[in-house]
Amino acid sequence: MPELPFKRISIIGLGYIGLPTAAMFASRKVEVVGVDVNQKAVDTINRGEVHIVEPDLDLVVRAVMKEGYLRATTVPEPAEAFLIAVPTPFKGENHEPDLSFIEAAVRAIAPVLEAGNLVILESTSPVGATEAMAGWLAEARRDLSFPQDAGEASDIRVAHCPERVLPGKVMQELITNDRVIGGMTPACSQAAARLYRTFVTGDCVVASGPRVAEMAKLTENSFRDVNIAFANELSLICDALSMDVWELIRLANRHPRVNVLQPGPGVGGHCIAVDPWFIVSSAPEQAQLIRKAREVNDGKPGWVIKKVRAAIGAHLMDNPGRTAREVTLAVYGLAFKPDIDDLRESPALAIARELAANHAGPLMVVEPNIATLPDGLGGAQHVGAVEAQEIADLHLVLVGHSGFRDITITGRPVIDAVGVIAAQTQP
Ligand code: SAJ
Repeated sequence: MPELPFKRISIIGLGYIGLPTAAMFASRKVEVVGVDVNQKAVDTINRGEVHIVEPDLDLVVRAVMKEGYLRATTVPEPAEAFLIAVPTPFKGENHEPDLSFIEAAVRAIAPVLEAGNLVILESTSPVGATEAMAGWLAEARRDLSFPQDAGEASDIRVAHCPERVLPGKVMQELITNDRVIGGMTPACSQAAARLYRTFVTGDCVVASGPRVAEMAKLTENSFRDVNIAFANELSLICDALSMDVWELIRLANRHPRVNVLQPGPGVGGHCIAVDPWFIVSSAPEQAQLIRKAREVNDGKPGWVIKKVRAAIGAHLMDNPGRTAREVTLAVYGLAFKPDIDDLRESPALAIARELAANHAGPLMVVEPNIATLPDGLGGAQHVGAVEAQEIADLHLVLVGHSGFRDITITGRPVIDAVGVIAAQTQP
């Protein structure tokens, strides 16, 4: 007998993943109820607007709101499937995962659960989180059966299907990326795969269970973190050996099986700088390289700041009689990566704040992707690249925004953490 299509689904958490996912289901003419604790975000969405920046998201949200397929609320309602897309940060010095948002979301939907429902955890989570989630649900609804006790015959189906989309390309990657589906039983996986096939054209790959699906997502981001750490370590080595790291990487990448990533001022965003710690906290003895990679990447902003201090010192030596108060610094880029306006966990922003706090002279900030400077930058001036190029004594390039490719600075020191200036001299 063919399974009936999902008529109404609910997405819990309307942030960078939840809202695009809700919009995507709604665009396939499925009724979607989005739930968020943030009343302001709920109101914004209900007006057909968006509270986050992601290419094309506003267009889709406006269209599905107009057609009546999406609505947002702060109070969960019954649905056939629930997708949990809430943050999973870490807490404390040991970077222990904080599952409190997942627990709160689960406790909020528990009262409206009905037999036959599917609950999917999409949030990037440490190994064991999906089972913990199923445990909280079972605790709250003793009248229903769950896969950990009832197996294939459970009333409620539970799966982990980690989100894997790249900020900036979310609307495209949601459709085309393969999905890893980690159901607690084969029936749970089948139900989840059926749900995602509503809009996913990539493969829905069924894992042997939720734990390996959780680990797969953590592995993807740790793989990238370790590879970026390799590039960042090379940048330190090249500096010590007075060598151009960009030329070095370009040459090494001519090997058919080598693809070194790009060094930068550190790793930002709240995925790659967080997720590897979930592996470290699960297996601290074994996860040596993964921990070291985090430390190398986290150490990079401090190293860039030291370089700036040394450059200011050298500039003062070359210009006797001048003081640091008279040295104008220009910082190019605040976002956590190129061509976005997202400042979350941005190493560039952290560096700019440190300079704003401790450099005695004027600070100019060039960030074409934002309208106003964020807090914590003291009296820094938000200027265009041309003005900064003309006026500043020392130039610090922190983000490879495409507009920065035209920067030309002659006769004044440049610290280029992302290879923008090097790119101009490439053969
Ligand atoms: N970075 C470098 N050098 C590089 C590449 C990146 O320094 O060669 C830096 C970036 O500047 C940025 C940070 O790393 O500060 C992370 O940027 P990113 O583009 O690598 O990744 P995110 O955080 O935007 O998205 C990642 C993606 N994961 C992978 O590519 C394995 C995305 O697919 C995930 O869905 C997302 O994390 C997530 O939500 O987990």
